[in-house]
Amino acid sequence: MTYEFWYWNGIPGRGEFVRLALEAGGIPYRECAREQGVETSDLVADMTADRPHPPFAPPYLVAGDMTISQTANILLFLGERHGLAPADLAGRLWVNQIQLTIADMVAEAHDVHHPIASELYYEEQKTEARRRAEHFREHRMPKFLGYFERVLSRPGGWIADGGRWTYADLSLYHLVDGLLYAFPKRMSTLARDYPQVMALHERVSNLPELQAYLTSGRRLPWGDGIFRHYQELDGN
Ligand SMILES: N[C@@H](CCC(=O)N[C@@H](CS)C(=O)NCC(=O)O)C(=O)O
Repeated sequence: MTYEFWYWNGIPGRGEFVRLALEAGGIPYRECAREQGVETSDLVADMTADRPHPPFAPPYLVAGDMTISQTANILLFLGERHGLAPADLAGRLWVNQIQLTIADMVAEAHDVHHPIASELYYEEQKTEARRRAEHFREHRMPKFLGYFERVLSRPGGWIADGGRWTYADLSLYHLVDGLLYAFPKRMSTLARDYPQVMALHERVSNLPELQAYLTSGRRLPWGDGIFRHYQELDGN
């Protein structure tokens, strides 16, 4: 089956967590919103179409009769169906737990530059963003990264037992990549304390399964999405 994958065109966004799993798993999919002639309004029309389980927001995946949204939920599905996560219940829940923790940090990274409202421009909430950024850099980044470091410090160096990557390892790579882009100064300080996290970032970036994708034009550069670089929000 070729899945239909929907996400806003032009930014990696949350869609990238799903794309990395599809690409590394060699799973056929259509990037619907990027296809020629497809506009934002087409995405909205598809998203709001009458279906039994409608999505609230992209990313979402259409798999035959099923429409699956929520990034972690899509990955839970792909992980189970395509062997991108352990097969046993405890292992599946563990990988989902890490994915949900990644999602928490992603939401907080977004709220650094949009602490008041997503509907407002960054320029309309710069003062609050500065305060939010200080807390994120000082407290939240070490707390989340420290947790991931502890997880990866167990034998094997991957999130789950089994000696290989899962979809959550790919997502953690993407999260770290976003943090390196948005907070280069802070990450250069913190990287020393989280060698396992940085090693995972390096290892995933070198996975043979991902090379064709990472070097293709389909892997979009960072920009004005969830992870944004504003000099005034970064610091050592
Ligand atoms: N918890 C959802 C969040 C989905 C989400 O916030 N999608 C964004 C794009 S990354 C969106 O278009 N949101 C529209 C909205 O929240 O109104 C997930 O992890 O997939």
